[in-house]
Amino acid sequence: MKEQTKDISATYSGRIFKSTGSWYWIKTETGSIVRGRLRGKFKVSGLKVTNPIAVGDQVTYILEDEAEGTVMITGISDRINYLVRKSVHKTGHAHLIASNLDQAIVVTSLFMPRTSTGFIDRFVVSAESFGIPTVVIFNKTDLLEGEDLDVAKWLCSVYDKAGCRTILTSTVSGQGLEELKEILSGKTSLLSGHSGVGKSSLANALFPGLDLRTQEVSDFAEKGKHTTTFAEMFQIDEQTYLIDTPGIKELGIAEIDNTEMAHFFPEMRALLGQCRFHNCQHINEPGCVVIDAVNAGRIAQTRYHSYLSMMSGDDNRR
Ligand SMILES: Nc1nc2c(ncn2[C@@H]2O[C@H](COP(=O)(O)OP(=O)(O)O)[C@@H](O)[C@H]2O)c(=O)[nH]1
Ligand SMILES: [Mg+2]
Ligand SMILES: [Zn+2]
Repeated sequence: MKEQTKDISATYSGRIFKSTGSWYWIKTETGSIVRGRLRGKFKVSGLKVTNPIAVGDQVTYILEDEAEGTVMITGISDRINYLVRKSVHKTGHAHLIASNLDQAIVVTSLFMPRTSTGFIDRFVVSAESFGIPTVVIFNKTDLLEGEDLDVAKWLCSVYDKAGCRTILTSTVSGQGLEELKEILSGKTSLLSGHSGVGKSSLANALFPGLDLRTQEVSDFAEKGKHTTTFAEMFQIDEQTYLIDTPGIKELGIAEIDNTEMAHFFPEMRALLGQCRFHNCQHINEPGCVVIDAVNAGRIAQTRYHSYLSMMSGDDNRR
């Protein structure tokens, strides 16, 4: 493809694919990648963030250094949505992970490593709080048999009721891969989940050209180690984008007041307004239809447990 003639006075637009702090990688409208910096200070209204620009952002830029080929970012288009994590450096601040997402996908596995329902619930509620649809993937099904397979199927039903799309996958047997490809097609998806659950393996199995680095299971010992890594977007085709989030352990949550928490649990939301007390927080109040539903097995104990844990502001949800 012939490159556009570069006009030094013109403003161009592109999308952020990667950032490493002060530099941003921008995919231009002609499909090439340029490196850019920010001009001046950017304020994101109503949000205390440590980084002003996220992967997925649509930006405008001008040419800066002809010889170096670098550009200067001059504007950010309004975000359709975004996800954050807690800043590890600045308390009370969030770090933007990615923006303009069609869906957030959490990859989990029952073994090697085991993903807790508490972790899944926090992810799902976080995404829900930012209005982003979620897909829960239960990977490594080739390692499951008997009761464990039943557990995986039960978890699917739990998260179906929680308003998520669910899917059982294996990069070994190939289960669910076609369906997953369909789910990703034509969308911008954030791929998240603990290290070792198979995110890179899944992406590579679906899109062999990607060639993401996978890691040996023995590397799990590294899990607790603090490594600073960055989200990175990959373009699969004209309309399909995947955002890999290595090292991001947990999403942050939009400001949710305790009185609103049940709204972000769809299976509870359906019952709101039916409790005896109009301001019922579904903890121990008499005449609570949510507690009734938990006792009757219509709402999963694990989900209710996560609800209580998030209501109490419990920070050890792993
Ligand atoms: N048995 C089994 N192992 C898998 C599967 N998917 C990935 N793995 C293995 O799990 C390990 C971690 O995979 P990787 O893709 O690097 O995980 P990531 O950290 O989430 O990107 C590697 O050794 C993979 O070969 C699967 O479906 N079944
Ligand atoms: Mg990986
Ligand atoms: Zn109640």
